[in-house]
Amino acid sequence: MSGALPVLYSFRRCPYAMRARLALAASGEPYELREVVLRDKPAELLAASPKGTVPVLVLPDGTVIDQSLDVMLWALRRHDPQGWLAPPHASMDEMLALVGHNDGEFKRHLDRYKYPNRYPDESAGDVQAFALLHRTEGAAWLARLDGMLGDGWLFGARASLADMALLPFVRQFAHTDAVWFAAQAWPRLQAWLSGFEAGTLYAGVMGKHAPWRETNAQVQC
Ligand SMILES: N[C@@H](CCC(=O)N[C@@H](CS)C(=O)NCC(=O)O)C(=O)O
Repeated sequence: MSGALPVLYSFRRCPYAMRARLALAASGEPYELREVVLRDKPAELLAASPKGTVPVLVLPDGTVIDQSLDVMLWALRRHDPQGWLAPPHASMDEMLALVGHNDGEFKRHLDRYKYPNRYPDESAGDVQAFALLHRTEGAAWLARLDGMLGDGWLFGARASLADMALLPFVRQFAHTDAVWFAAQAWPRLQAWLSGFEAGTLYAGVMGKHAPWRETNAQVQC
């Protein structure tokens, strides 16, 4: 029975995997979840996608979808009961542009803010200043998002693909220094994030599962 399900290789805290699980959950598409240890990836994952990042979705016919945004689009194009692909005030191109900025420039600043020690060639010895510089750069983007959230969500009064693609990354940024984040004048952004984190959709995709290879237990979502 479960052999007929799409298989998602995932890592619980990875924001890319999170956005894939969010879209799969919203679509109602059943799938088998395989929690991965990034330092010890299962051979099955690497055989499906040698680049070795998560998420990777393997369909029953062998098709491999190995970009998180493509997993979201695959799921939502099959079933999109909440209308994430058609929000009130945005075209698909506008949503994809926002996701592109998030995955490019914002992710670059997020990584350097969160893990400043990983960039000795860039930080010129002052890791603290380097982290704060990238926090400032990321904050400019978050202020822009705050300005877009007047109706509660990025493109109107309900969630869209763009909201769910961005929220896991904004969450990481926020939790890097939660006290600092809470002190910023971004009331809409803070409410957007805390509403998301308090919601059932988020809770539903953040369950803890033992690594797949250790247990071989089948986790059906
Ligand atoms: N562009 C990819 C990026 C996915 C990605 O970088 N995932 C990270 C985890 S958050 C990963 O698997 N890194 C490989 C590793 O850490 O070994 C996507 O959108 O799916």
